[in-house]
Amino acid sequence: MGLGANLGDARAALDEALRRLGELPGVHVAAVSPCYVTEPQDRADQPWFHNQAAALALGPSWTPESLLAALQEMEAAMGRPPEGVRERFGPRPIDLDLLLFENQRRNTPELTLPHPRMRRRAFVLVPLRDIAPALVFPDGEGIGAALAKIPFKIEGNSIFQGP
Ligand code: PH2
Ligand code: MG
Ligand code: MG
Repeated sequence: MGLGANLGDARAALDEALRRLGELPGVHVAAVSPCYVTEPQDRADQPWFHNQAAALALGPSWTPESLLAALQEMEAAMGRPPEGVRERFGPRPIDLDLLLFENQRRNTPELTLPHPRMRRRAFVLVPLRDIAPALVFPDGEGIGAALAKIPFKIEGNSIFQGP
């Protein structure tokens, strides 16, 4: 999954979200990437984000839908206004995105899997590659090949990729 924040103490919000994730029943946070400071995409007029990726080991009762619901509940508990009230692609105190769930695909109004925009976003792919360098998407493309297609620059823990 992908974590992001660009309002308030973003770094602390990511730590808090990871702590809360580990407290969900049947969820083990198996791997966590370094935290990157990333240029805002889709909308330039907002603060830079902190972004991170995490791999979850899930008990058998979890589904993509139940995990999505848990992530949305957690976003709300951490102060994120509900959909409809907030601005699309705008600043947020926490954003918890379900990127992939094994090799499953979904195309429903509530959930698209793999995440529909992840492959054009260096702020998602770079931390994901840190924790899963051998990752292959359901269509057979590897994460390295996906990253090679997009323009970005890494300097230290900063990721530049224009809006
Ligand atoms: N999230 C967005 C829009 N733009 N830019 C960066 N750098 N990081 C994000 O997490 C991000 C974004 C909408 O989800
Ligand atoms: Mg989101
Ligand atoms: Mg997002």
